Amino acid sequence: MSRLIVISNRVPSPRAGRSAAAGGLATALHAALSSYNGIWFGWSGEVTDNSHELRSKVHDGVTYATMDIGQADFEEYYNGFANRTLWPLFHYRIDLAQYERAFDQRYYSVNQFFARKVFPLIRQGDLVWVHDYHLIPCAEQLRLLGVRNRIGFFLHIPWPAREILVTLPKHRQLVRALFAYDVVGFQTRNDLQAFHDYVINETGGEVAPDGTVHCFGRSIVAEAFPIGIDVKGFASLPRQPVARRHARRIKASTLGRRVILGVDRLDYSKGLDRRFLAYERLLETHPEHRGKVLLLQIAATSRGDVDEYRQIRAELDALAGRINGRFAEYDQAPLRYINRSYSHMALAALYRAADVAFITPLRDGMNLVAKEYVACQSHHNPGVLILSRFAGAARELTAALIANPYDQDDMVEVLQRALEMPLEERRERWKALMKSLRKNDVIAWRDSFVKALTRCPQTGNAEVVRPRLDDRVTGSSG
Ligand code: ADQ
Repeated sequence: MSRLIVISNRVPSPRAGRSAAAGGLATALHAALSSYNGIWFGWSGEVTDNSHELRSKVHDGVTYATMDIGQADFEEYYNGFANRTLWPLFHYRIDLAQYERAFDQRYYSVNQFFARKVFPLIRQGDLVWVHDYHLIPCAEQLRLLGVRNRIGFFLHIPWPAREILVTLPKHRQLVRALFAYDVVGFQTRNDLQAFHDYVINETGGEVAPDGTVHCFGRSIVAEAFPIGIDVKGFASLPRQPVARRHARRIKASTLGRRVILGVDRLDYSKGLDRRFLAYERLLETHPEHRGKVLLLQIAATSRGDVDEYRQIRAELDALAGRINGRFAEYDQAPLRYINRSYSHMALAALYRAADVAFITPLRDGMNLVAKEYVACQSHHNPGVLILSRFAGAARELTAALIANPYDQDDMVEVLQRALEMPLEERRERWKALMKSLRKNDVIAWRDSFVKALTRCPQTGNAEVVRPRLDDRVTGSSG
């Protein structure tokens, strides 16, 4: 079997495993790499201007190779181009996207730095799998160093509609970088179609009937590979003694109320403000629920250095305070809002305890929380999944109650329907949801991507067009 080399922006600690906190990428890749004699390469999470030496640790047959990045890289590449430019843009928030040439240049120079650092680890026959929007130009830089291995790319976030993408200065340069890969994977067919639309209408490229995309003098395989979870692993968690202890604490604290649960990273794309407002409206218009329901929202703080994240946090603090001020009694509050992350064991207990999962992102590549919630339900008495139509997961989990987070009346109606749903309907829907979860679990996701990469013609894109002079970057971050 070929070795697998995974390259991602962040590499979690080898021991993080199941207790890994926020971050869908980490969770999914941990499961994916364990059966390969693989290498996981990327940033350690440390910022230092002294040394950018590569450190490696072997754990469970997987080599974790990491290096630090410098302060300017952190500001301009990570907080800058990745999280201030690409993240909002790819989540349809052109109003929040900030573009600075310094961010852009740093993005390319850090990608060059990643490529140079990982280059000595790559052997003939290795499959290289690059992850997410931070590293789109990584393959182009590897090709310039002479790497002829098969290289795949998977985008965890949505691929935006063409009219959104073209607001990015040098969007063409970014898209062209994707053509240094052999296989490019998206979460859903929607994302794939948006990519095709760009290629056909902005560049004059072509999509062949077999799905091969021809553009910039290159051919790549582009497909949708919807990411899944470790279904069996999650389903077994609520029975573990630690999860049972959490379950007892949760039960004692909810005072017999029905629990509506939200679990997210604290991010404006997750639609938490609209979720809080819909819940407030439910309490306003359906007084029979007051004192009978609890919205338990776990929102682990993320990217606290970026202004927009501080702002959404302040807005949510104010909203949560207002809702509790309006509807709390001296012995109970209708909203419990928590800014921390929990282990998967604690999350599993929360998922099992929740009558309703209220997962309403404004835009989400997939959303693994929705899948984890379903996997953790009991077949006797499953809860109800409410899922935004703008989460990639809604394409597969069609037996969920699908909501439009931009329509407050719809959100209230769907909540009401979830709270009233008879047991038989809950069971029917849950069975259908589990069926789709099992079909597309994390192993199926990994295998289908690796298969596509193994099948594509070797060195197909090795003689990649060299970046034009004005696209080149000088100096490395190291
Ligand atoms: P995220 O935006 O991080 O991932 P999501 O898919 O929901 O979103 O994954 C979150 C993961 O982190 C889950 O495994 C969940 O258990 C965990 N998590 C979330 N909030 C948590 C909290 N408060 N405490 C503890 N754990 C928490 C990106 C994309 C998604 C895509 C994934 C995987 O934005 O659309 O589904 O990658 O491809």
